[in-house]
Amino acid sequence: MALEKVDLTRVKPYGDTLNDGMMQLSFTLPIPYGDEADEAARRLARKMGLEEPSVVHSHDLGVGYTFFVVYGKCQHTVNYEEIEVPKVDVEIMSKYEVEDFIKENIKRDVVIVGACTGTDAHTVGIDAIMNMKGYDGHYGLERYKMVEAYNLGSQVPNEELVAKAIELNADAILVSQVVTQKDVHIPNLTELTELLEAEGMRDKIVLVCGGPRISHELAKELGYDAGFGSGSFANNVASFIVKEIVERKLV
Ligand code: B12
Repeated sequence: MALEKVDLTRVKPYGDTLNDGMMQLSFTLPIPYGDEADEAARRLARKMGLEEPSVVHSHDLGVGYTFFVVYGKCQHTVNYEEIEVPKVDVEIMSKYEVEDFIKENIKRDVVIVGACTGTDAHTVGIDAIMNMKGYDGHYGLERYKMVEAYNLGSQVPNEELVAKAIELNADAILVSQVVTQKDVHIPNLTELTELLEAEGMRDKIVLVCGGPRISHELAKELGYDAGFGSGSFANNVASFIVKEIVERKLV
């Protein structure tokens, strides 16, 4: 049986048959669990453009809050062909290729300082990139030959990170920001670039941020050289750093 051709200019969700629009979403409302709550969730889903919404699951969260899973038919489409997402423009090398690249082109150890900064206590993301054992089968930067990696941990004040980068004469700074509630990451990331500018270091360092809600586009807007989101690995960021060092003649 030939597959029906997808119109990429009018893409919509798929459940049982192509373009049936079926989708599922989950949310919480600040109302007590019960039939009225389910009806409120259905009405809200209709307002969001879902036809024939059904509450397939609702759960009493206590203290007057209810969690819902709603299934319904989405009426909207999206033009996939016009989408362009800014991405870090670098050919990704393996750990071993990065090591060879450093040996041949930089000819000295590359110093990288990383931290999860501000009030953010999530260490797992920066550890995934920096720690020896790495993440999902990709060794972290501490394991790379000719890379000196310093992971300062979490809740590191920007001033402390800059002071460490100066002390170690770092080539690159890595910042992790996982909490983005109330856009708390924006002033925190901005403060770091301002401190680096004030120290006259911004042009001499490769500045990278990352986290599940960090895009390359946002990173560039905030004055960073690159931003890495979910599913990043040490060799992605290492490839970027070493090539940037050579391109910007920071060797
Ligand atoms: C574990 C966890 C915690 C642990 C953290 C323990 C620790 N030592 O890290 C604890 C329990 C302490 C915690 C606390 C809180 N948490 Co929490 N936490 C999580 C959880 C479940 C997993 C995060 C994680 O470890 N992911 C795995 C790593 C590997 O993924 P990652 O961080 O995305 O990292 C990858 C990429 O993003 C990227 N990356 C990340 N950083 C960097 C940096 C660079 C330089 C590069 C290149 C790449 C990079 O590479 C990594 C590997 O691919 C998430 C929910 C979730 N499922 O994501 C919530 C979550 C992040 N937490 C959340 C919240 C709200 C909190 C609290 C505020 C809760 C509270 N009210 O107290 C506190 C905040 C404490 C604080 N001061 O920061 C929210 C954040 C919402 C938001 N939009 O900001 C989440 C999303 C849960 C939710 N859905 O509400 N949390």
